[in-house]
Parts: sequence; structure tokens; C-alpha cells
Amino acid sequence: MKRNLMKTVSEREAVLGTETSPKTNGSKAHASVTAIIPTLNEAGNLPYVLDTIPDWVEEVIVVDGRSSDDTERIARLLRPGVKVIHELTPGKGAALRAGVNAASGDYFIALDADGSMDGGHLDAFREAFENGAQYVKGSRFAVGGGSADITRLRRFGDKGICLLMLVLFGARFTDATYGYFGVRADCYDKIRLETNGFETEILFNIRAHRAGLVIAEVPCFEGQRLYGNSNLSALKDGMRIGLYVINERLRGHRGSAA
Ligand SMILES: Nc1nc2c(ncn2[C@@H]2O[C@H](COP(=O)(O)OP(=O)(O)OP(=O)(O)O)[C@@H](O)[C@H]2O)c(=O)[nH]1
Ligand SMILES: [Mg+2]
Repeated sequence: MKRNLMKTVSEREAVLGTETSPKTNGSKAHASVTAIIPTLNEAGNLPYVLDTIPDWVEEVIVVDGRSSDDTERIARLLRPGVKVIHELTPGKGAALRAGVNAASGDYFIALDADGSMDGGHLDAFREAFENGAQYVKGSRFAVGGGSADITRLRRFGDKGICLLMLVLFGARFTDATYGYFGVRADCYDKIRLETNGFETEILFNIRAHRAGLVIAEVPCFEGQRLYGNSNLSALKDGMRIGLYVINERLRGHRGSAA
């Protein structure tokens, strides 16, 4: 099977340089980007996160609906033109799906609202798409990436899930659990999922690989959550994610790709 995971920028440039994006068709014009941001009580963090998102991002979608704080008001105040979608089903996976359903860009890129993901990396995501990637994954562990937030348990858990993905699917990712990722709009159907929880973004990686999408990793630096509490339990959600990965193998899902 073709190895379709590029670990470094230079590898990406070498391998992806010949492909074109959906609208550019080889020209210099940029295709449009939708940033999808799920939020659950992130009013304290949104000022930082929205400020990092470059002006060139055509569409910003905040998926809220379950916050009891001022998240929606702050979003509208700080990013005029922001689309706020209400999703009442609990879980980040459900929020991501709602965001994608409302998105109109050529590339969808998901990022968290807790301050751990820097919108400044969106340039590198777009570049990877424009160099031919169909699925772009942020990685804290690729050369040039890093984290101010990783614990030993989380690093161990991430390595375990990466190994599981390699052994069960032959999928070579350096970071399985960092939820900064993007997919080309016309490829989304190949990775579409109905799960609602944190497992969703991990299963996207597997489906992208199995569907034969061209995958690129972008080195990212993970900051610490600025305010509020995490909604993820490293142990409980980590085990749950592991079971979902095994179940994905047992179900033999191959996506709908060529
Ligand atoms: N709309 C919506 N957003 C959610 C839900 N659960 C989490 N989120 C958002 O999803 C993003 C990631 O959630 P976090 O709680 O930071 O979890 P995490 O980043 O996977 O884990 P940590 O590394 O512990 O922060 C954040 O922007 C949350 O606000 C939910 O049920 N609904
Ligand atoms: Mg977080």
C-alpha cells in the first residue's frame, strides 16, 4: 500500500507539490477555508482563540448550544460575521458534525476553543491542502511541534493509540489525539461518522487512511487551556477511544473511497 503520510514539511513539499486544490486548479488563487470551533463554556478563552485566527479565513463557525456562559455573545462580538450553530447533542463529535453540515468552504479545519490550538497554524494547514493533501492533521510530536500541556499519561495514551492505528490499519500518524485537523470538503463523505464523543476525531484519522486520502501532518504547538475545565478524562476517554479503534477494525469499515 502507498505510504500517504508525510511527516515533515520538506517531505510534504516533495510529494505533494504536483497536486492541485479544488478551486485553484493550478493558479495562485486560494480556495476558501471554514474554521469549525466547538465550544462548551469557552467565553473566557474565545478572545484569545478568535484573535489568533487569520483574517483570510472566510468562514468561522462556532458550534455551541450547551454553554451556560457568554460564549455565543462573545463570539458574535469578537468575530463579526461568525456563524453560530446550536447543537444540543452532548459531545465534541456531535458538534463537529453540526459544524461541517453548516460549512461552505473548500477546506474544513477544526480547532478547539480552549486556547490549546493556535489559529496561526491555519496558514500551514492551507498550504498543505494547496500542495495536494486531502486530510491534514496537526501533530504535536512531528518535528517542529510541541506541547505545554502534555502529561506523561496523555503522551503514553497517544503513543498507544498511534501504535494501535499502525498495527490494526497500517496508519502512520505521529499524533492520534490532537484534535486540530482538516479535511477537503469534497472528501468529507469518505470519512463521515455518526459518533458523538472525543473518539470521532481519532476515527476520522483511520477513515482518512483507509479511504486512501492524501494525508499530511502539520507540526503544531499545543498551549495550555487558559480558563475553565477540560471535558476529557484522559483515562476514561482514552480507554473508550481504544475500544472504538478496535471496533472500527472489527467492523471492517473501508470508507467509500477508491
Ligand atoms: N459544542 C460542544 N463543544 C464541546 C463539547 N465538549 C467539548 N467541546 C469543545 O471541544 C473542544 C475540546 O474540548 P476539551 O474539553 O478542551 O477537550 P480536549 O481538548 O480534547 O482535552 P484537553 O486536552 O483536556 O483540553 C473545546 O473547544 C470544548 O469547548 C460539547 O459537548 N459540545
Ligand atoms: Mg482542550
